[in-house]
Amino acid sequence: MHLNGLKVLVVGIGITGVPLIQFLHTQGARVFLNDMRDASSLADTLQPLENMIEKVILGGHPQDLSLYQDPELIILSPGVPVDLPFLRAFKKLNIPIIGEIELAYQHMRAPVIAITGTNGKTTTTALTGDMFRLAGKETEVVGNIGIPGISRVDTLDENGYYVMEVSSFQLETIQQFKPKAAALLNITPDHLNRHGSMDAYAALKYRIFENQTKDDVAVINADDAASMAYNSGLRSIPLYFSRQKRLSSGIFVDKDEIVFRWNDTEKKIIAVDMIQIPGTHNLENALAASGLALACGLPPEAVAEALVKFPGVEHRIEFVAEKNGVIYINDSKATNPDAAIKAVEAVAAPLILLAGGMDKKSDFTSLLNAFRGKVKYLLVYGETAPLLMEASNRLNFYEVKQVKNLDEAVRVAAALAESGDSVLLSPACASWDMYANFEERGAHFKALVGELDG
Ligand code: UMA
Repeated sequence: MHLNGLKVLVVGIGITGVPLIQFLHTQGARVFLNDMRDASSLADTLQPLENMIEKVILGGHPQDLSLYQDPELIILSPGVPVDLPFLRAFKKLNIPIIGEIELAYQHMRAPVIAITGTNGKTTTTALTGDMFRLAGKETEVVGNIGIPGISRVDTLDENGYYVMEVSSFQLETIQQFKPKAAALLNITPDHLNRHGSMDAYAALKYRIFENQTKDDVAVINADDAASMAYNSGLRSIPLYFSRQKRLSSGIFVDKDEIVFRWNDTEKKIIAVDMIQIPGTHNLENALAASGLALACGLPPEAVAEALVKFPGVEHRIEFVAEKNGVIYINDSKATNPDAAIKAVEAVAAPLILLAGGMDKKSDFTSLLNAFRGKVKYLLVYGETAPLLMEASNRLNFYEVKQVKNLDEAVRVAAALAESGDSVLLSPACASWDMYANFEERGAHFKALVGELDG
């Protein structure tokens, strides 16, 4: 995309907006910025970018289009929904609206390996990145994992690989984005407050395959009905993965080993018990990462080595400490009910679970039902606390208590816990009612645990 002299409106200046503006500036674009935050909260962010931006419109998304200086292209940060009224008005005027990953993709020289799904994206992305690195490939791990692709467009040539975590938010604004290999891990309810319905959310996830052609690969979870429901005419080569059944073609678990069966050749990759990351959900992540890597022709030895060495990602079922015989686990990254179910299943019982946060209109019924035989105490806080309390009061196989915040939750959990228990922070909700992001929430939890005696 030719940007020199183009009037570009950037909407949202967070982790994505900053490198995006820097990139646009280096390309000679005329940059305008709009953000709902006000000038005082953005002062530190904006100061180093001052000479790169012609005009800032802060404190909201005004409907008066003349304020935006006739943009010729609009680029959104992932957190900005495409259906904001002023964006709808620009769309009617046929002003192109894309997201940062689309722009990054158009400027990347190396192929993109993309990973989406409701849960497991970050783990699978990091693990896939390790496989490519161990195979000796120049690799950049980017995307929703926290490193915008636009900040790395110049670092790889045609021989490298971008391994990119992609969210439904980011898929909302793609146009030509065409990953060489893409994985869809699973689809369970999340972000319904933004996307409106499960169907709309699933349709966005499927967009990861939308521009693929016959030489590309689509790695799909054969055990997940919602992923398998994709029926809009996949043009790429499907590579299914399953932890539950043998497949005639694909990657699957057979007799406790990961097996890759492709083009009628079968190869054992590794015994399941050699994989370091725990839980059946992580076995699915391991299968997806291996599928992506093997489909791109990486040697099975590099794939196996990564599976043995990979320790997991921070804030995802992360061991924090053992105090007085009680194990503390940080799973702050569980920002939806399904992610929390996976953690409850993976962590040793009896559990004291800390949950709650921003209300994304999730349904907590299956989460609470998954507690049977595992959770003995639930401590709830944040915007969703009343919802979790109310739903819990209809069940009687665990106790529940509402607390003010995470500080109190950790204190109460430590007082309740007996040797042999696990205290698990797995909020099942976004952090945004109390924290800037899940990383800040996880870091706070770890600091609170660090302060406990023992
Ligand atoms: N903003 C507006 N109007 C809006 C919404 C946001 O002006 O309607 C402004 C905010 O005031 C803020 C800026 O946009 O100044 C923030 O932009 P952003 O929300 O797009 O966040 P970034 O800091 O750019 O981080 C984004 C992703 N955040 C979201 O999708 C919400 C990060 O994913 C990602 O790591 C980063 O880009 C780099 O690619 C986080 C996330 O929570 C981890 N993702 C969701 C998830 O995983 O479930 C999708």
